[in-house]
Parts: sequence; C-alpha cells; structure tokens
Amino acid sequence: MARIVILTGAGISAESGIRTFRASDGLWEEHRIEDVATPEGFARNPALVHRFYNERRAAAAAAEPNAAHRALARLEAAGAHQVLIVTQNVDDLHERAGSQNLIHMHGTLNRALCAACGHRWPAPSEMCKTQSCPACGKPATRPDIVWFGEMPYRMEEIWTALRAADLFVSIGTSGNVYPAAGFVADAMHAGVPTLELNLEPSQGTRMFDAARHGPATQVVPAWVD
Ligand code: BJW
Repeated sequence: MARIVILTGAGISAESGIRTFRASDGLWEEHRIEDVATPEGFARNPALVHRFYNERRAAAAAAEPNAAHRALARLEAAGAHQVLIVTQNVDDLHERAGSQNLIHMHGTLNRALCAACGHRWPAPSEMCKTQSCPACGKPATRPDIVWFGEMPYRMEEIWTALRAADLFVSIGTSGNVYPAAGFVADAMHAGVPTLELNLEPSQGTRMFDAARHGPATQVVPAWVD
C-alpha cells in the first residue's frame, strides 16, 4: 500500500469560486497582508480582520467541493493507498467532499481561537473580538488561522509522514509560503518521488520529478483515475 502525501493550496478551490491569494484578482488585492494576516495587524485593527474572515467564512460556506476535491476523496476511499492530505486552505471543501485523513496546517475558518487561553470552539458565522471565550470568559476571540510569523499546525506529524511517503503530490499552490513551499525539497532530500499538479509552473516547479499543468478539475481526476 503506497503512502501518498498530498499538499493542497488555494488553486484546488479556485474552480469552486474561492479566490486564490496571488492571482491578479487575488484576495490580497484589497488588503495589505500585514493588515489582515499577521498577529500585529489583528492587534491594530481586530474589527477589520474579523470582517475579512467573516466574509471569507460566508464565501466558503456558499461554495461546493469540485471534481478535484472529490477525486482526492475517491482516492482515499478506494483504500488501495494510504492517503494524507495536508491543506493550506482554511475552507472545508476537502472534508465536505469526503476526505478524512486531513490536516489543516494553516487552521480553519470554522473554528474560533481564544488568544488568551488557547481554547478552540466552532466559529459563529459572525465573529468579533469582544465575544468572550466559553472557557476562560476573556474577550479575546480570534479566527483559528495561522498568520505570518506563527507556527503552522502539526508540523512534526507532517514532516514524519513526508519523509516516510512513497509519493509527494503538490496541487494548486504557488510555492511562495513556507514551510509548505519547502516540502518538495524535504521530499527530494528523503528520496521521495514528487509530482506537481498546478494551473501553471509554481515557484519550485523545477524541483519536482514530474509536473502536469492545467485546471485542477481536469488534472487531478485525470491523475487519480
Ligand atoms: C490553480 C487554479 C486551478 C489557480 N487549478 N491550480 C523569508 C524566507 C522564507 C520564509 C520566510 C521569509 N520571511 C518570512 C518567512 C516565513 C513566512 C513566509 O513563508 N513568508 C513568505 C511570504 C516568504 N511563513 C510563515 O510565517 C509561516 N510560519 C512560519 O514560517 O513559522 C515558522 C516556522 C519555522 C520553522 C518551521 C516551521 C515554521 C506561516 C504562514 C502562514 C500563511 N498564512 C496564509 C494566510 C492565512 C490563511 C488564510 O487566511 O487563508 O495562508 S498566507 C496565504 O498563502 C494562505 C495560503 O494558505 C498560503 C499559500 O497560498 P497558496 O495556497 O499557494 O495560494 P496562491 O494564491 O499563492 O497560489 C495559488 C496557485 O494555484 C497558483 O500557483 C495558481 O497558478 C494555481 N491555480 N487556479 C489549479 N483552477
């Protein structure tokens, strides 16, 4: 049974209508990264950051998984391979497509996090900082999202799986943001074969052993089936 580690990024959800980050119409266009995706930006203007993520939560809730999400869920359900999806995405389209072995390394829109005590709970559709934490009662509610300068989740588990994998596949990510952008090099050093499936060559495309370029809803089902 081959162990396959699959990294996904914004490109896999693009055809579900969720905007990517670095396209010309990308999400950052209307906001400076430092304002909405850093702990410092949140400290400066929590209302702006909550508004940004409340809009993202509504967009994700309105979106449906596409043929690429469904193909990955099929690959896992078929049971011929041990599949781990490590997603940088904060939407829940992988789980709604049926994927089970899934790590949200950059967090999720569907959870709130208490900046004071670290407690997590299901996110209300509208969040604001003055909402108090159900565990400690402090008004320190923030989205459970990994911002720049913060440590992505479950990294030791991810690196262990990556080093032990028989194949590493990267789907729909530009390769600009670390540590995920370094996974192809980590896999290469561990002797793990690598494949890129992306609309266009990513930042690290030359490091992959093989690449197929095109929309995720075409190249992912073609690879799976
Ligand atoms: C399609 C498609 C279709 C479109 N079909 N494909 C200098 C050097 C190195 C590192 C650093 C540095 N300075 C700072 C750092 C660290 C920093 C970093 O990487 N900065 C870079 C900008 C340089 N990283 C961090 O701070 C991270 N933490 C960290 O490093 O902790 C320390 C540490 C130390 C040691 C070990 C481990 C850790 C935290 C990063 C947090 C990222 N957070 C964000 C925002 C929060 C989530 C959210 O709000 O949604 O996460 S940033 C944003 O970028 C988001 C994404 O998950 C992430 C990646 O973006 P992604 O998915 O690649 O999207 P795009 O838009 O860039 O690309 C889409 C791709 O899809 C494109 O290629 C398209 O072509 C393609 N595509 N349509 C197929 N239909």
